[in-house]
Amino acid sequence: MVNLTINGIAVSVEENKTILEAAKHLHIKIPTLCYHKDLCVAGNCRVCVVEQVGNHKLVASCATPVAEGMEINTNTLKVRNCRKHIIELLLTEHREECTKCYRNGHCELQALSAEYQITNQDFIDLVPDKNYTVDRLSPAIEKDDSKCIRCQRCVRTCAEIQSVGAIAVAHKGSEMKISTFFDRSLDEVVCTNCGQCIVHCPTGALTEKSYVEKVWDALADPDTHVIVQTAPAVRVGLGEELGLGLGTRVTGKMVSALKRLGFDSVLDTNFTADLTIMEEGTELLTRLKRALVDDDPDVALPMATSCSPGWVKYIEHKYPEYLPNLSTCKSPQQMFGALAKTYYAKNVNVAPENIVSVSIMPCTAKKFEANRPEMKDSGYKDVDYVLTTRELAVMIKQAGIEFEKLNDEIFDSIMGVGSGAGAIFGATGGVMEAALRTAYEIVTGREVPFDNLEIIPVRGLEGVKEATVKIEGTVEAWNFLEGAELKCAITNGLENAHKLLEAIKRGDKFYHFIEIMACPGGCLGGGGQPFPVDNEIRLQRMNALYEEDRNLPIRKSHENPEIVQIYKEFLDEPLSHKSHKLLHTSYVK
Ligand code: HC1
Repeated sequence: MVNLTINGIAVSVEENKTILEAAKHLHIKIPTLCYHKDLCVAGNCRVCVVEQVGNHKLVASCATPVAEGMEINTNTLKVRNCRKHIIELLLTEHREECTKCYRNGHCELQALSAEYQITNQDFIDLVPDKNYTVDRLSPAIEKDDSKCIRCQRCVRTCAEIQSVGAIAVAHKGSEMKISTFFDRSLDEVVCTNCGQCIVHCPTGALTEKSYVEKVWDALADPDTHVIVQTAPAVRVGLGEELGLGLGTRVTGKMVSALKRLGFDSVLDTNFTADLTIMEEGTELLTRLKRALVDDDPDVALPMATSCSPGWVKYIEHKYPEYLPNLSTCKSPQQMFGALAKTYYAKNVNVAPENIVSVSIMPCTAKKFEANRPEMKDSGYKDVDYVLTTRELAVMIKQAGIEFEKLNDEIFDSIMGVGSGAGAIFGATGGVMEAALRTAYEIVTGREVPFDNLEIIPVRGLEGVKEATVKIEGTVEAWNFLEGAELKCAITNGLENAHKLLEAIKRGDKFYHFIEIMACPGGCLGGGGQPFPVDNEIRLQRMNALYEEDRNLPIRKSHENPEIVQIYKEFLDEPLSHKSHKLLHTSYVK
């Protein structure tokens, strides 16, 4: 342990901790901007300076390791003046239009300016003379360089967490900027649209493309029938944005708010998450049969999940040779969209051309996914508009709905019933757990041999998780799987996906089934979820999703009565001709 004093108070911390971390032990808050718990230390903004007693040197607390006998002051006149000047200098290059900014009220620079009472400007304003770029071409993400403070949190996020590198530092000195390959639009480079850069950006330099006004217009149009689906992870994130505690489950209030906003039908993506299990589970078993019984050399294993659009785009860009490994299932969002303008339209007797299909997602890549040319199998654009959790919160606030006072309401039907298995899709490992609950039961006729259906090895925030499920006592149709050991792996965050694919490529690892989610923690940590985010927050949302599962009357996808109904009335069986037409697709490089 290392002993030091901060503001005269003694503290002992482990070696290799920084002054910033040591101060946290004493509940002393030091302001930061370029620092983020998820990322490596950059130490480039210097707003976290503190003063060493004795030599009066200022050091960046986020980048300075503690040392035995160190004496630090975090709140001297010199420190306060220095921080104030740093903030003022950052503001000279930052377009100050706070009241018109998307991040108004959520901007870390704005909060620091308020805290340090920056009321006048002593430095020359550089904004008018700079030639800033504003990129609005992507359907998912907007990048406004005039709001950028060059802290490089986005660059580190894109490289370290996502292994993508779509954004990087270009030029030097005062010309330095956060750019892309040849300064092209995010729409034209290897960006996966995951939005992790947005949730790690301290200002409004990176934001999602908003479709709030389009949805208000649709709701106001008497000739449209506007339906909404809500993703699993939204129900454990929305409350945070509306003043409730971290990880509060707000499913019933969310439904109630959506009804008050005027949606004609409030439905659940968990329903199509269950449908995905039916289709993807059957696809996996079919692939296993081809590999194990037919000795088919062309069958691609491991089969990989395909519901995370950031992951799909990543594999298209970086590992196209593994595209045959992707499940052909569309994501639950897109399955829902294809069914909304076919099955649902027929059931409620509304012309599909009059249906506006909206989805609420924790994810910015879902905006891109809905715009993919593959996603028109209903004969129309399957999902018209995708709003993030944050955008839904904006609409609820604009409508003057006192969210915390709402009573719980239930989803409409049809396509409004989801199982606990569908709910846990929003957490890393959830798709795997849901698939195993159903596939194991189909193959053996018995429940998975885990207490209370909870497959603990696939849960948690570790980057790469593995599980082996031994199949014993099969029903007749699946005799070839008797005694087989199904090897599975789960990753979250694309850097971990990269590690896993490299291990598979080298032949170090073999799996039958892998679940990959683009965002840390899975969708609950998506780029459209409330700010801020770190692992403690992800864990709270994750626990809430598992609680949601435990509290639902149906916890296995194949037992969802609306799933039974749709196969009986419309789809016939998993992987049927109709399923293939509406629910499956393929991606190309
Ligand atoms: Fe997800 Fe999915 S779980 S991808 O993370 O498969 O966004 O929540 O909606 O489509 O169901 C996201 C979440 C979401 C899909 C489902």
